[in-house]
Amino acid sequence: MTELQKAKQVHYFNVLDYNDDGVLEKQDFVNVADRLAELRGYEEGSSKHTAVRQEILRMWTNARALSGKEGKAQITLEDWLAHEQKVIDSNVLVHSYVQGIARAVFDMLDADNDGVISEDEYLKFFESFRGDTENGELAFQKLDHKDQGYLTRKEFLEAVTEFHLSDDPDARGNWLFGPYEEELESST
Ligand SMILES: [Ca+2]
Ligand SMILES: [Ca+2]
Repeated sequence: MTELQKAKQVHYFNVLDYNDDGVLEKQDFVNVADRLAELRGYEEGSSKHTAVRQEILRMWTNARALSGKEGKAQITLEDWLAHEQKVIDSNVLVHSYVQGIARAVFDMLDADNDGVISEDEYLKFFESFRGDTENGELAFQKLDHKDQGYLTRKEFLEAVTEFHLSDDPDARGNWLFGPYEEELESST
């Protein structure tokens, strides 16, 4: 894994660690799901709220399965990076895992089901991970390189693949979860 790839993964881990205690646990994902439901105005206990929670918890299940921590209550940064190394090393995983998850995440982001992710849909998702609006807008600008105001499914899948695999500092997919350069500086 290169320094750039590692910086993106450290950033991603920190984004997912909702309560900032240095480990990923089920509660981090529950908190993200509840925040997303709240931002979208879904009522507590409604079917839409339950669906969002199930989708976000799938990310938790997948992360544990692939880092060999099935049944464990916590994932450390070390586990996370070992899991990502497997993804980078394996073309099979890239297709089944990255693309599989990306499709599910796309459907979750596309709240109004019109087949594209609008800036508003992206920002609500970004903010559910405690991201601030300014960084979210910057990230969306990078991802929406044709300046259309939305992301197609194809563009989103490409961005997710770049986020995981690319070692190009200019790859737009690097921005999927916002600015990541801080981790790059601190890791060198
Ligand atoms: Ca945590
Ligand atoms: Ca949409």
